[in-house]
Amino acid sequence: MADDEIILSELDDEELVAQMFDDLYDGLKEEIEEATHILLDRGWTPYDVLTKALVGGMKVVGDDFRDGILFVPEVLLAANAMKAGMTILKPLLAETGAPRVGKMVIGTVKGDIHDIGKNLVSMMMEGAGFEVVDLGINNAVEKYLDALETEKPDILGMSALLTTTMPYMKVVIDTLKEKGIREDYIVLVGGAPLNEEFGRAIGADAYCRDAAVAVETAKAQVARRHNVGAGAR
Ligand code: B1M
Repeated sequence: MADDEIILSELDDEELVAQMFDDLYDGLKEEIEEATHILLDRGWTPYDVLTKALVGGMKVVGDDFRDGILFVPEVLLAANAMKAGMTILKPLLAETGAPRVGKMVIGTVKGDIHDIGKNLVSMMMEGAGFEVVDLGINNAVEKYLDALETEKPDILGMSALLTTTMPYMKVVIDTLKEKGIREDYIVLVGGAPLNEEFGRAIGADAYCRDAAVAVETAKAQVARRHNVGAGAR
């Protein structure tokens, strides 16, 4: 063993999270897996590991990608390392025993292959008691329509990370309107380049800044629908 090799389990929490930021940056999947297990063994909640260590580390990657310091291959490695950590956390986040509150179909829109944020939203929604049908990436309007018909969800979720793909959300919503089924679903949208104004402008029910907001918004919107439904009876 080299003298300078870092033993993750010997680092305190703060050092370990800092090391995870570095390891994520360097796309070191196995180190991220090991550190995720260590934090869980130390009593960290899955949610804290996710938000403080993994999402926090990805923010650094995102900033350096934006600034031209990192390029696509490096970012792909970082994304894979992040996904490895998320795979460990997923069953734990889904295991809260929360009662089933509703169903959501979610997918990243056509032309867009970013899926980390969408996966995170799916995980948190499952943890909050929603059944989630994940359509993956690069979804054309037909894919969404088919899934809505077969799955009959309460919520349609769409994710877009590119300014060039976010307008496609409006294509989907306009198609729902044309078919007279827009009001059958709660439409929630999210992704880094969006904002509330955009959400309103394209006719979504709400823009969700992050996964936690997505869960809260989904719960509130589903509860409101049920109340309105009960009132109408
Ligand atoms: Co891309 N990429 N990327 N990328 N990438 C961005 C988005 C970018 C902002 C980087 C930059 O320049 N600063 C930039 C977009 C610029 C723009 O549009 N103005 C960009 C670019 C340009 C590109 C390419 C075009 C690069 C190229 O090829 N030259 C290319 C496009 C490919 C395509 O889609 N057609 C590309 C490729 C890639 C990789 C493949 C390398 C990789 C994706 C890997 C993967 O996802 N499997 C990648 C990554 C990782 C990023 C950054 C660095 C990180 C995105 C991420 O995962 N964030 C990103 C920089 C950034 O966003 N700052 C960038 C972490 C994640 C947890 O956050 O996705 O925002 P986020 O999700 C949040 C919220 O937004 C919200 O909740 C989530 C959790 O809190 N949310 C929702 C998201 N979706 C939701 C849906 C909901 C609700 C909430 O529904 C209900």
